[in-house]
Amino acid sequence: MSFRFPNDFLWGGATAANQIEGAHTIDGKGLSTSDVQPFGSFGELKSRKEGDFNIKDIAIDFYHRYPQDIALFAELGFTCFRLSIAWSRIFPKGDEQEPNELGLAYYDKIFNELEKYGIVPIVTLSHYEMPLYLAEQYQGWKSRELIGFFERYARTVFARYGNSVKHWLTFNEINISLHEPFTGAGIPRGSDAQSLYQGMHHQLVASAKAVKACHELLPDAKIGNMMLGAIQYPYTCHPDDIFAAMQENRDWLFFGDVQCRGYYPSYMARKFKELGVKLDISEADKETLKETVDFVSFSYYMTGCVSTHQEVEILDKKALKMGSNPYLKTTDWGWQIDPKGLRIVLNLLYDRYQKPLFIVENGLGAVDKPNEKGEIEDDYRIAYLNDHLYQVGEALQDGVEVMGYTCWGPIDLVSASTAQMSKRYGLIYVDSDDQGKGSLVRKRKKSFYWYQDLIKSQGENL
Ligand code: BGP
Repeated sequence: MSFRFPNDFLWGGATAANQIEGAHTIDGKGLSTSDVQPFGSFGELKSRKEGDFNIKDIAIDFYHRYPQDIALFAELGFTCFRLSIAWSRIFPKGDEQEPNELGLAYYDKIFNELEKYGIVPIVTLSHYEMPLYLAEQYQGWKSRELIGFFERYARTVFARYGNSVKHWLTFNEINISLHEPFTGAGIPRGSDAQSLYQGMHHQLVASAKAVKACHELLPDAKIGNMMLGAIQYPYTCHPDDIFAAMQENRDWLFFGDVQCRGYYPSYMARKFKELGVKLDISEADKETLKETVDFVSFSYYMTGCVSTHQEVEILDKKALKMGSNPYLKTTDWGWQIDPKGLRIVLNLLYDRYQKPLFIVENGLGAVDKPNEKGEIEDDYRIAYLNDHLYQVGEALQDGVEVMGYTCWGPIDLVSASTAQMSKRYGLIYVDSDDQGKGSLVRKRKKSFYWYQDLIKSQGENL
């Protein structure tokens, strides 16, 4: 493409604490909800006994190997790196008054290491986990009390890391609870719509409280929300399908609407009425929600289709249940590959919010097989990333303000939905299998060199 991305465009990769760190009980860390999901975030929950193993207990051992991994990110030319703080390292049970100093000290080391290479940290406060105690004792975000616990946690990390961290995100894929209430929100599965929406309301208030705290404590920092940007198309041009797709998209855009506009959109009133949901929203909540985010971030992997009158095959039945689109191919996990959809989502979000956008996850989960020389020639991943980033370039030329792009899992990590190592996203290979066996040695894949060149050329190589 003859187009160069803006000079201040942030290039990098994205991760989550529970998918890379391991060391799940080291240095005073409490158990988190992800520690009882050995089969992935959409799999069954399992209470832990002494001696039980979950692949995330080791993950890729980033907890100890971070200097080597960050050096590889620097070699890639990253100008930013997205990571999350494990809430249960800072507040092991979640409702304590005082934080765990060893947990705080760990992230000091990470931020110092990133600073060494001039890599900007993009930090998610809660990525698909919370202290397990909060889920067990309080039923997660179902309880209003969590707002105070989360605010304390947010203020603690803002105060501690504010000098190094200028970009924050509140909840990863806050809209995931619509599909899986336990993973993001610790809300028991099978909860009714009333508890679910009330819980999500508490999370929205907590998110706004974190935004307010960030604005107060760190006036030169920026804080954004984070949504799963899985858009639905109408399967046909029948007006019923057009409307059905609009409604489906409102299901997730509603979170962005609240976080960007500062109040519940009017279309939710009808939805709540139909579901029999009566939200407990206080005047103080309404006031808090007025504190809106500085930018909008989202993940983008796939699109789907909906129809009211035609049968549409449902893909990936376990997780996101997206309807199939005859024009698109899917990954081995049934995720529909749609680069142009990314341009559509970028335009849609920018039209709707007029706030800078940040693509904080995108990538191809695939099984990588080393060739006879032991190298990974992942041309399929290069093609995926190339085609999506090309559309980001197009969106920039459409006039959309895009702050940056972090590919998901720049280094292989444990898959969130399946807890497999064999579903890989990395530019860097990690020697570990689905049972967590392997040397954990890191190796550059072909895509490593492609991404490095791309960053160097500021997008011109697309
Ligand atoms: C997003 C999550 C990530 C990540 C990614 C890929 O929804 O925010 O944590 O894992 O999806 O999903 P998976 O690992 O299931 O392939």
